[in-house]
Amino acid sequence: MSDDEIILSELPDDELVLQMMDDLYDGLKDEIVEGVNILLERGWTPYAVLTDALVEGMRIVGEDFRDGILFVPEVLLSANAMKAGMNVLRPLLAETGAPKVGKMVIGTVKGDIHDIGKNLVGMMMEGAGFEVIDLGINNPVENYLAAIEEHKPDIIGMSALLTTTMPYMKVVIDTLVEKGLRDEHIVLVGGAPLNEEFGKAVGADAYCRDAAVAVETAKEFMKRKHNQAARS
Ligand code: B1M
Repeated sequence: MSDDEIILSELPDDELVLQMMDDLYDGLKDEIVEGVNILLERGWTPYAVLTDALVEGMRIVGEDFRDGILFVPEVLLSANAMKAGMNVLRPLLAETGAPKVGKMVIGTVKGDIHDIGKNLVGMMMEGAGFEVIDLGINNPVENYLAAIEEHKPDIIGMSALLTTTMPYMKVVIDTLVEKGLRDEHIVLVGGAPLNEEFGKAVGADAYCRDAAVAVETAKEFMKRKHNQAARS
């Protein structure tokens, strides 16, 4: 060990979080897992570790990617480090044993391979008591249709991170309309380039800014659905 090697467990919380952001930037998977475990041992909630250390770190990576300071191979390493940290948090965020409040099918749309945000939404939804069927990335409309047929979800979630792939959400929703399936499902959309207006324009029930909003929105729509069912 060299003299200047950083011992993560010896850093106070604020310095550790900053160091984790550096480590995420550098794609250091093992260090991210270690940092996540240290914060958890110190009593941080899984949600705080996720948002304050990992998501915030990824935001910085995103800025430097945009500005041409980081390139795809480096960002992939960061993404892998982020996923390793999320894997530690996933079982802690997932709820245990209580009855499921609803079922969601979620996937990243055709042409798009970004999955960190979608995975985060899936984890948070599981944590809030939803059953989540994750279709993964690059999903053509046929995958959503097959999943609807197989799993009969309450909610269909779509994620897109590219301005070139977000219009595909309309293809999926239009197909649901054509097949008479749209009204039976709550459709929620999300991803960094989207906004509320876009959500309305493509015919979604709601645009969700982040994973926490996705959970709140899903719960709200499920409540409405149950109230409607009780009235009819
Ligand atoms: Co990509 N990439 N990328 N990339 N990438 C962006 C999106 C970009 C904004 C970077 C930039 O220029 N600043 C830019 C898009 C520009 C645009 O379209 N306007 C971009 C580009 C250009 C590209 C490529 C084209 C680069 C290239 O090849 N030249 C290429 C495209 C590949 C493809 O998809 N076909 C590409 C590739 C990649 C990597 C593979 C290297 C990697 C992805 C790895 C992976 O996901 N496994 C990558 C990454 C990591 C990023 C950035 C840096 C980070 C995305 C991320 O994970 N954010 C991103 C920059 C950025 O967004 N600032 C960028 C963290 C995540 C927690 O946030 O995904 O926004 P986010 O999810 C949030 C909310 O949006 C919301 O909740 C989440 C949690 O709070 N949400 C939902 C998301 N989905 C939801 C679904 C819901 C509800 C809420 O359903 C109900």
